Amino acid sequence: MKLFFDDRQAGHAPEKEFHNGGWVPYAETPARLASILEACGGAHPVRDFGLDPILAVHDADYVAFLREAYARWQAAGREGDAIGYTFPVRGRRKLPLKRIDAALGAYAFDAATPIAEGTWDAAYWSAQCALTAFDDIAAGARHAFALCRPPGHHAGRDYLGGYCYLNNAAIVARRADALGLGPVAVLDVDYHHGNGTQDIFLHDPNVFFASIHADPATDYPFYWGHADERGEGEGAGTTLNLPLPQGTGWDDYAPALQTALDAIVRWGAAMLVVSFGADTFARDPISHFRLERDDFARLGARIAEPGLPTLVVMEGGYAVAELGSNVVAFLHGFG
Ligand code: Q9C
Ligand code: ZN
Repeated sequence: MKLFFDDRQAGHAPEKEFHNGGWVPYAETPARLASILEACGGAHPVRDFGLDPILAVHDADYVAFLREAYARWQAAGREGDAIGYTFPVRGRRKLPLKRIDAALGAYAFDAATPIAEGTWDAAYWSAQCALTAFDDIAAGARHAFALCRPPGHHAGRDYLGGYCYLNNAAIVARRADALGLGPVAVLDVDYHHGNGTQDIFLHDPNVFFASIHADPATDYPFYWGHADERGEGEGAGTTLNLPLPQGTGWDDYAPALQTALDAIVRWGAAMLVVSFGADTFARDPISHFRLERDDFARLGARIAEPGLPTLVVMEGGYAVAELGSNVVAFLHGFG
């Protein structure tokens, strides 16, 4: 499977995140890329598809905020990475607020996702990486792997969070649908629920979203991913959430995966976008499932079974030393 990646994705390196009441080193590091690239060998270059495919998913005011946030933070005299501290729980009206601090809260749902100097460029090229991989499939390839970083599945149309700024999987799913390659299904197998992707397609009957993740009763992002979230309005029935308890290993993971794949096939998907997180690994430092390296090969093989054109987009995975071999196992299993 061809792997796509651009060096500019490495220029995003926040120092720390707020976690369980204190500052801890940022888990989503550029070293993750090095681990995967080393294990996979080389990468194919990324091309620039511009802002339009991004603006087909994200609001223009949110994109403008992302581009300008770090400069506004510096202009306000701040040091280090930009991060919010006030969040609009009572509603998310677009208010004419002037402070960068207000914008950082209004466009975020957590304090784990700072904006550093290189964040916009890295997020932009991460999205272009997904778009380039998609273009390979649009040109006839059966599958492609976008080594996206920063990841995307927690980002909504106008919010960041969970180390995510632009929703790479949603951007390619929307483009595939617009170019007539659909019906498109997104299968999210990151440890955490893909709340941003779910929100983006919640009302959309043309994109099916299925996610297998840690039960939000115990795990981030808490407020999304519960089994009773099934899509709304015209999109009723096109969202499928399969939360699993902490400690889940392959034996209990596999039936949920089969449920998701059966639903995707039954719905009539013609193309698959996989949000692939390797943070389901047994020794992931921030997660609590028990998949081993060989299970990632099984995961890849199962996902390949329906035979759909498949674009794999990288999401999480924080056991840096083992990340590359886990990704390779998944890709080899896929075939
Ligand atoms: N105190 C991805 O895997 N940190 N994002 C949770 C809360 C955020 C993970 C800690 C985890 C986000 C793409
Ligand atoms: Zn994750």
